[in-house]
Amino acid sequence: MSIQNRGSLIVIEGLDRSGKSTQCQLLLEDLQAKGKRVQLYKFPDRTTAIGKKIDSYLKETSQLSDQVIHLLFSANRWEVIEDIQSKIQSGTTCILDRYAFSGIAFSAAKGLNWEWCKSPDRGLPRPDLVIFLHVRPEIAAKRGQYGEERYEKVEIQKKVEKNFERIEREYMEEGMAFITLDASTSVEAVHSQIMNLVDKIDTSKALDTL
Ligand code: DGP
Repeated sequence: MSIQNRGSLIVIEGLDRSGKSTQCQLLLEDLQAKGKRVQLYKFPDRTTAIGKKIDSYLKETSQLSDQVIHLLFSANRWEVIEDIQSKIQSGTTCILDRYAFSGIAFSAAKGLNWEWCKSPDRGLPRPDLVIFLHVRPEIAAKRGQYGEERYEKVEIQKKVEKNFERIEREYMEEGMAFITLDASTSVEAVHSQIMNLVDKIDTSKALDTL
């Protein structure tokens, strides 16, 4: 299949309870309604053996060192990536609910070295578009179910927020379309901004790597 026919790779990132999953679902449905082939992937994928370990770490029923959990999150992306790459090559648009950027933002918030955090994900496909849904941590904390998992604490989320600002700067300098949207507005307003950005994706070039 020619490169022109590949699908696009879209990543939605955000702090916990920023409305990511809702926006991923709306994007999926909107693109499907337009007749596109599209598939949604959620990271971490808690259904695999590695994902189950991550799930129990997040629910605080198991403890792992910061380094080990970082590598497991990355391995959880690597174990699904072949499937994603083949979908893209066959013309399916892939929407990822979180990706390697969460890995850097959350692990660096615990004090791990920035470049070390980036390294296990190097070589993964570079998205066509990354959208970071920004909600102030204090606002996100008031949303339903907040506080159930390990990282859902305002002090941690504030560090993660700062790290995403740095991630945006660094990747934009590399030419990546990394766009922050204010996600404290209505669900519909955020969705329509996302659709505008998705419509501008140019799939005429092959995907690069991180
Ligand atoms: P979610 O299922 O989207 O609520 O994400 C689960 C939690 O795990 C959330 O607090 C963010 C965090 N997280 C996601 N990806 C990574 C990662 O690669 N590394 C680390 N350390 N944390 C991550």
